[in-house]
Amino acid sequence: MKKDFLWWRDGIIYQIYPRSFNDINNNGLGDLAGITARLDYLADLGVDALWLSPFYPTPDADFGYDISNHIDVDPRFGSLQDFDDLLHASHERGIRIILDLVLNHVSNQHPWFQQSRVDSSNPKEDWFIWQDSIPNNWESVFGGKAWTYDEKREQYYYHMFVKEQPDVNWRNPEVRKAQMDVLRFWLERGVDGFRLDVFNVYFKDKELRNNPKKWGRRAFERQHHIYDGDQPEMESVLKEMRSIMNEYPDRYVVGETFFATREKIIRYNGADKLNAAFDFEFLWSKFKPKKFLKAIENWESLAEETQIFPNYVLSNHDSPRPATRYSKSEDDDRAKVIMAMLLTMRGTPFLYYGDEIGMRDISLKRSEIMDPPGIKYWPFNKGRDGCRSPMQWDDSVNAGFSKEKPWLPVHSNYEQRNVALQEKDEDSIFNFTRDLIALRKANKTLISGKIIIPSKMPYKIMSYIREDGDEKILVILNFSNRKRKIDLPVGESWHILFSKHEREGKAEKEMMLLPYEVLFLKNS
Ligand code: TEU
Repeated sequence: MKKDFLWWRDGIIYQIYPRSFNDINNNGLGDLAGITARLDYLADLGVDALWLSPFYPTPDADFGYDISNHIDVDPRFGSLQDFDDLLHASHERGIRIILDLVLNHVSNQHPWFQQSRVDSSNPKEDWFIWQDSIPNNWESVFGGKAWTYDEKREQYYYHMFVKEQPDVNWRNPEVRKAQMDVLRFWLERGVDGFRLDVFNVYFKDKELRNNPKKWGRRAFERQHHIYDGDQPEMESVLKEMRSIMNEYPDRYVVGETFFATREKIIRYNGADKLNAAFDFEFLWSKFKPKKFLKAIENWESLAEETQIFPNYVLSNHDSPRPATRYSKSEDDDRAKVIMAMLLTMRGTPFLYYGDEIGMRDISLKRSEIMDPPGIKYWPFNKGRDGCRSPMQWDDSVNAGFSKEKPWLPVHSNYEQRNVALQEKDEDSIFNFTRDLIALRKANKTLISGKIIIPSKMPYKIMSYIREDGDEKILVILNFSNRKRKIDLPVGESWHILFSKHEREGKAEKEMMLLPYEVLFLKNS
C-alpha cells in the first residue's frame, strides 16, 4: 500500500458485534479471544480496521449499550488481558481497533448512578439529570416517557433510551473529566479510535424546555428534537476529545449523529472536532439507483463545501441487513450489486460482520425477542435482534459459532450459507467481496479519485466514473433482473477491469448487460 494511505479514510472498516462473532469460551456469547482467533480470516478478507460494539461489563438491558464499567471487559467476553492480546495480534496484521464509546448514558447498575440515587447530597448527586417532578414532554427513543421515578432518591431521572440507561449530566465538570479519563484509559492501552454512540445528545437544554410537536407515528417521532439534543456546548466537548486524541498519532473518532442531517455533519466535523460522522442514507435506501445517488450527491456537495471525507454505511447492528432488505430469496445477485457500489465509493466503506457472506436476518417468535424496542412495539417493530444473529462459520453445530446454545438463534440457512463453503465457491459473495476489496486497494483511483455521475443514466442502471488524473474507472451496476443495453461514454477506449462473466479485453461502444451485472471498465 502507498505511503500516503490513511487507514481510517482510505481503508475498509469492519464492524463486529462481539457477542455474535465467535465464542471460544463456549458460554453461548462471542468473546474477545474469539475475535483474535479469526484475525487471519479478517486479514485475508482485507479489512483495515475493526469497530467493536461494546464488550464492557453490562447487565444487558440494551445488550452492551448499557455499561456498568467503561474501563473493563465483561467476564463473559473475556478480560483486559484478552483485549490487549486482541489489540496486539490485530496490530501485527496491520488491523486497527476502534472502540464503541457510549458516553451519553450508563447502566443504572453503574457505581456512578448507584451513588447518585442515594440522596440529593452525596458527592455524585449532580452526575445525572434529576428533577422533583416531570419537567417536560420529552420521550424516550424506545418508548414511554424519558423521565422515571427513582424510589430511593424520590426524584425523577432522565433517560433518552430505556429506563435502565440514565443519561449522565455532561454539564457537571467532574462528569466531563471522568468521561475524558475513559478516553485516555483506552488510548493509553493503544486503541486506534472511537465510535461515539449518540454523541450529539450529550447535552440537553439547560432550561429543559418542551420540544415542539410535529406529526409522527411513535410518540418520540411526534416531536421536533430541538431541546433534548444538539446543544451548542457539544462542540467544545468534541474539541477537547480531539485535542486528547491528537496527543497520539493517527487516531480517529467517528460520531454516530442521532438523526444525522447535512447541517449536523458540517457542524460536528472538522480539523478540531470529529474526523467523520456517519450518514445512514445508504442504510435506509430502497433498491433504486436514484435513492443511492441522492446520498452520493449529498456527500459530494458537502465535500465540495468542506474538507469532510464521505463515509458509507451499508448496515449495522441497529438495522436489517442489506441482503434481507433487498432480496426475498437466498439469491445474492442484489447483495453483490450493493456490495460493489459500497466498495467503489469515494468514501470510507463500513462493512458489518456477516454481510460478506450475505447473511440474512433471523426472524423470531414474539417470545424469543430480546431487544427492548422489539418487546415494546411488536409486531409493528420487531426490534433489532434480526441482524445480530451468530456469525455463520461452517456447517457444524451452531454454525461453528459456539459449542453451546447461542444467545440468539443461528439462521436456519447456515448449512448452505457459511464462510467455509463460500471460501471454496468461486462465485460466492464472499469471494466477490474479497476480490473487490483487493481491487480497491490495488487501484488508488477507486479510493480517492473523483466520482463523476453522468447527468442521464439508463433506467435501472447505475454508472459512474472514478477519475484520478488521466485514469478513469467506469463502474456499471445493473439494478435490474433483465438484460439492459448501455452505451459507453465516448472519447475513451475502455477495457475490462472487473467482471464475473468471462468478459475480457476491450469493451464495445455498446454493451448488453446481464441481469444484475457488475462491470468495471478502465480507460487505456
Ligand atoms: O443507537 C442510537 C439510535 O439511533 C438507535 O437507537 C436507533 O434509533 C434505533 O436503533 C432504531 O432502530 C445507538 C446504538 O447504535 C444502539 O444500538 C443503542 O441501542 C443506542 O445508541 C443506545 O445506546
